[in-house]
Amino acid sequence: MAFKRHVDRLPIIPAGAKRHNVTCQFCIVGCGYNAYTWPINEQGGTSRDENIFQLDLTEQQPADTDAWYAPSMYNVVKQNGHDVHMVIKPDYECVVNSGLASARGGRMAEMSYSEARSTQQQRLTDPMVWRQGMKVPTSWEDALDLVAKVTVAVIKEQGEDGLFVSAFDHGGAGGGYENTWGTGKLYFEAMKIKNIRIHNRPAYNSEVHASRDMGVGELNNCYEDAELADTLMVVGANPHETQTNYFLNHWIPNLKGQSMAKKQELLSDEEHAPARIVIVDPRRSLTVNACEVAASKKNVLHLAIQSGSDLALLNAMLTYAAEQGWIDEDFIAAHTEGFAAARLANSMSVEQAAEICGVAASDIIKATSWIAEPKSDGHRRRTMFAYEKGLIWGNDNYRSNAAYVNLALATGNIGREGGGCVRLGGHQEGYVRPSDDFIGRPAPYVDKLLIEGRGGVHHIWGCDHYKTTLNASEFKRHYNERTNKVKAVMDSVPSGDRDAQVEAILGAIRDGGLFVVDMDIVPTKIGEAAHVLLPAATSGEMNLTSMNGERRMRLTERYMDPPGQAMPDCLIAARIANAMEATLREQGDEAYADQFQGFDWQNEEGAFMDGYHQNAAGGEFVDYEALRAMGNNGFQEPATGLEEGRIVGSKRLYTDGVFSREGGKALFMEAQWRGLQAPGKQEQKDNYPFLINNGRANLVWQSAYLDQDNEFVTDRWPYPFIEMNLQDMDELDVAEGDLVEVWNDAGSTQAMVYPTPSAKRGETFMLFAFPTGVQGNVVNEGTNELIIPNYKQTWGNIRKFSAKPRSVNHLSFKSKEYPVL
Ligand SMILES: Nc1nc2c(c(=O)[nH]1)N[C@H]1C(S)=C(S)[C@@H](COP(=O)(O)OP(=O)(O)OC[C@H]3O[C@@H](n4cnc5c(=O)[nH]c(N)nc54)[C@H](O)[C@@H]3O)O[C@H]1N2
Ligand SMILES: Nc1nc2c(c(=O)[nH]1)N[C@H]1C(S)=C(S)[C@@H](COP(=O)(O)OP(=O)(O)OC[C@H]3O[C@@H](n4cnc5c(=O)[nH]c(N)nc54)[C@H](O)[C@@H]3O)O[C@H]1N2
Ligand code: SF4
Ligand SMILES: [Mo]
Repeated sequence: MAFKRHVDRLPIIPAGAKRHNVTCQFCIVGCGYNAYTWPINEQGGTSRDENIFQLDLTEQQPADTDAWYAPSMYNVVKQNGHDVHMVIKPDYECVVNSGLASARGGRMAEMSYSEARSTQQQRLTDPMVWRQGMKVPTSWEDALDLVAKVTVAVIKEQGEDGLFVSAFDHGGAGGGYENTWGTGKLYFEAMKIKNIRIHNRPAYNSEVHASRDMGVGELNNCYEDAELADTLMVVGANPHETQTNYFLNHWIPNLKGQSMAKKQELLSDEEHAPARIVIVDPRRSLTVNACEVAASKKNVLHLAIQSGSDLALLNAMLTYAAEQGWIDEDFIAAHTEGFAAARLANSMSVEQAAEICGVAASDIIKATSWIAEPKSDGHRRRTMFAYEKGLIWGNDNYRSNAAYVNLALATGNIGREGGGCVRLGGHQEGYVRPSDDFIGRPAPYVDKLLIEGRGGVHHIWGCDHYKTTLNASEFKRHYNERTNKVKAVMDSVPSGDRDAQVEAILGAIRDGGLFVVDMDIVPTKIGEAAHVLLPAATSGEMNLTSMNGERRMRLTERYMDPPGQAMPDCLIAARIANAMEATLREQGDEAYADQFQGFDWQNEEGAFMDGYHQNAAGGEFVDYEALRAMGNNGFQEPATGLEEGRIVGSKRLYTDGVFSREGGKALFMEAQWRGLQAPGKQEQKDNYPFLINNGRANLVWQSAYLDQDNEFVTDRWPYPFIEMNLQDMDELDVAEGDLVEVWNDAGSTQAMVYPTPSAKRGETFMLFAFPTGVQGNVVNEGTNELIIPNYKQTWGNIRKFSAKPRSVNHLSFKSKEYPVL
């Protein structure tokens, strides 16, 4: 019997099973999978003509055989109303993952909606509205009529600034080109909504303004560059757990020396060695451990800097590289501007940085030599510069990002093999929307406006701020108060009388209330406050296009039915537009009603053709048919043409040295160190004993919206873990598995103690966004000047409130590290 899966036998995939192209719906890496489906009353057999693998399965298969799937990769789902067997297994032919699954993607099948096997029964199947004191199922027409009437009424009274929006802007599940276009066309074309925020930050802006202002788009290389680099440098990311198969399939081989042949073939006139890696992270992550196992300790340099001190380190590395003459003068002269000024302004000695960062000066020098010192044959070293949320949600986002891009530009590493200065990424990407220029910069701090009582109606698309925003305690307190006001008046008027309902809701809004519409696939925490829930279909229940971290675009083909009445987000957006148009015409406002035309797509392909095909760079070469033909390897954006029916893409950006700025030159940026920059952070650090560092773990996807209904995950993590130093645990008198309260001036949360021998004194790491303990409760409201949240720099107190509860008793608290031999 497979652990937690309640099966002891799985069917063999028959020869005639249908095969669909699938890109994993979760992280940026975008691993290729295939979904195989076949009728419920059929099974394959062991002989060659009976199974899809065309193999004799009575024979022992090799250890890494493709002719296999795990229990988590199986389910029974509906297809065109009929039960079918379904297997979603990794694609060995996909160049991204070469057949690797991960602890998240490998569970896609069992995290699908299945009536036959009772998985994900939490999924929303019908629109729900608040009436008679609870949320009850209703029809689309009824729910949309209420949404349109209230939304129009609020706009008539407050203008379009009275409509607040939270919306995903990514690819994969809860995103993709179809759905970002649907929502974008509604809020940026039919309307001009300024009070809009993105799923992961409280404003509508870029996470990497600096890189873009410098002319360097943040996804500028390809995954092969990680195989070709002499040195990998990674700042504030934990790719073993968060970009898993990119790390395992492209970094590890280089660290192990397995990509030497490829290096010699592609870059034949240079000397090569297995890669070394520099990892900048205040804590010893599992990535550090995995790299040491693969490359041995001598080729791994972990700079365990003080939380938030990256900028000082990066400026010192630039200063030192320039002093040593390790920079690329020719590249700087030909393709950039502003180097001399930036070098001067950012000047920082190795000794100063060592002091600020709390690392040895000799290690800063060593890191600089690993990334910049020419090779012994005189060739310039190829270094790939990678970063993610430890830098992006870290101290002084704009300047730190700039300092990192400075370093990559100065060493001539953007636009060449084995280089790049790249976000590792979070979700896949899938952004195509009308211009957002009218929003301005800095964009409105939407959470703050909501807390202050502004706005009358809030549309939420696939985000759960109750688990994922900053200043979350305060946000929830105000949000509950405002939405409860509306619930109270809705309860006071007969729900059968729609006009009276709308009038009462408007009255509550004038009194500070907020009316909330939540588009999601499951009931969320913020959804508890909402008045209308609209059920979305997700990846695989609709055709969906996205691109990954090397801009590789694929089509995930619909392989199963959405639950109940759920429909793709792009079609929900179109239906909202249709309903608003109808309401406005009823009211005789023809001019405004006309703005809501053009939402007549019949399906997601219609949204794709209206959006990506017409608006994306190179979109004219891309449609579903062409993408289907490109299979799980797709093409790398932007498309530049078609050759014999195949889309031609772009492997790397900036290979011609022309950057994304007027005049084509990349800009070096001044970025001086100025301490902990976001308001309240230094005070918090001074006042509380523990750093509450936070982020992700391998097993859990995001706010656990699907994992919370998956026994395999809830069994391992009934509570979010908090990694603690052993001596700190002694002093606080807490033991493994104890539940502790974490608190500070911003709020409180709770977590389960995980003893961690490598944790530094006074430094903890907590799983973020978990349903049974929200780390964001203790993140203060401080953002940088462009409203980028600073989730990572948080300090607090810790107190025990319970010994190991029953649900924790059986858990292992062994170190998560592999021994390094
Ligand atoms: N403390 C702290 N906070 C953080 C971070 C941190 O590091 N520390 N990181 C931030 C980051 S990088 C991120 S990305 C955010 C994540 O913040 P959120 O985006 O709020 O979190 P998710 O869990 O990704 O939420 C996605 C929601 O979308 C729903 N969903 C999934 N598929 C679909 C679909 O097809 N359609 C619709 N309509 N809904 C769907 C899910 O059910 C879920 O409720 O958190 C941010 N918050
Ligand atoms: N397993 C899994 N994978 C995921 C996700 C998931 O939920 N689960 N989510 C996806 C998403 S949306 C995102 S955005 C990415 C995020 O991917 P990552 O950025 O790799 O993940 P995080 O765990 O948020 O943070 C990375 C590291 O930043 C470090 N850090 C904290 N403070 C600092 C600092 O001051 N300086 C430096 N240099 N480092 C610091 C933390 O110790 C942590 O190890 O992951 C994606 N992949
Ligand atoms: S690494 Fe990311 S894309 Fe690949 S299977 Fe895992 S979650 Fe999916
Ligand atoms: Mo993210």
